[in-house]
Amino acid sequence: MSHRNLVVLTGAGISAESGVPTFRASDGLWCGRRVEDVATPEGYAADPALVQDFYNQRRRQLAEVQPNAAHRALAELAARWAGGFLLVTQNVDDLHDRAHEETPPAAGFELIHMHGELLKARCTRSGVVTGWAGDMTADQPSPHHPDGVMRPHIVWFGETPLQMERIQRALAACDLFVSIGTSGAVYPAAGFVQAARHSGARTVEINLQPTSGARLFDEGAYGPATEAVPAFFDTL
Ligand code: BJW
Repeated sequence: MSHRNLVVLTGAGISAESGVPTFRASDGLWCGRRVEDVATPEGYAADPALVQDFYNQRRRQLAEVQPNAAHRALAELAARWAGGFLLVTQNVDDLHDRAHEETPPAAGFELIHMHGELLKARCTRSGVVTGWAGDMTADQPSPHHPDGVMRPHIVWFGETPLQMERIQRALAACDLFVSIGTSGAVYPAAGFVQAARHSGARTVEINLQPTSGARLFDEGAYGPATEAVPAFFDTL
């Protein structure tokens, strides 16, 4: 089967074997935390120090992890894919970015971090986004506006994910949609499979185990991402 326009959606499961915790596992990031406290604008307004500390810890942890065989298999596919290839990640880590720096993609490739990036910060008044590698304080002064503070460049619950129009255009034009390492618990990403089906695309789920939305996919490939992802891309 030959495909021209590919959309791949990734979630926390693709980075799990690099040592980045997922969210909803029993030992995951939400364990022992209330989601509303650390991943909503209301939680940030109530206790900015708690929220900044949560993201400071995760930003520091990024220095200790590396892309794994699944990130690299995606980068190798992007280097040889002749058509359109949109990689949409819900992950805020930079492991895809690093894999694509090692293996530069072909011209039709694009990467979107729809839930933001740990290594960027945003001014609350001007909206200016800048690279940010270190810790942030509760009232981190903004260099971009005298009354602004810098917050993590992260999409919290109730906020609009990034580049949705671009993503919807790609889903409307794709003929292969692959969802990797995501529970499908969070919208709008959880609805991408239906949009892709509506376009007539072949839809594939790759995960440790079938998710609650597995029946929405034409096919499933189950196992650790570092094995299942390279094996599936070898078939393309
Ligand atoms: C492996 C593996 C291995 C493990 N190999 N696999 C009621 C109904 C419907 C929707 C709503 C509703 N009420 C509110 C909403 C909307 C809301 C929502 O979806 N809420 C749900 C709780 C229902 N969504 C929003 O608010 C979003 N905004 C929005 O909708 O705006 C409106 C709008 C839409 C469209 C256009 C315009 C406007 C914003 C959502 C923001 C999500 N933010 C978070 C946290 C911030 C980032 C961060 O701190 O890192 O993003 S939540 C968290 O969940 C994070 C993740 O990106 C996201 C998804 O999680 P993911 O990646 O799926 O991780 P897990 O842990 O759930 O799953 C891991 C998977 O990996 C599992 O399946 C494992 O099996 C697998 N796995 N190891 C392969 N080795």
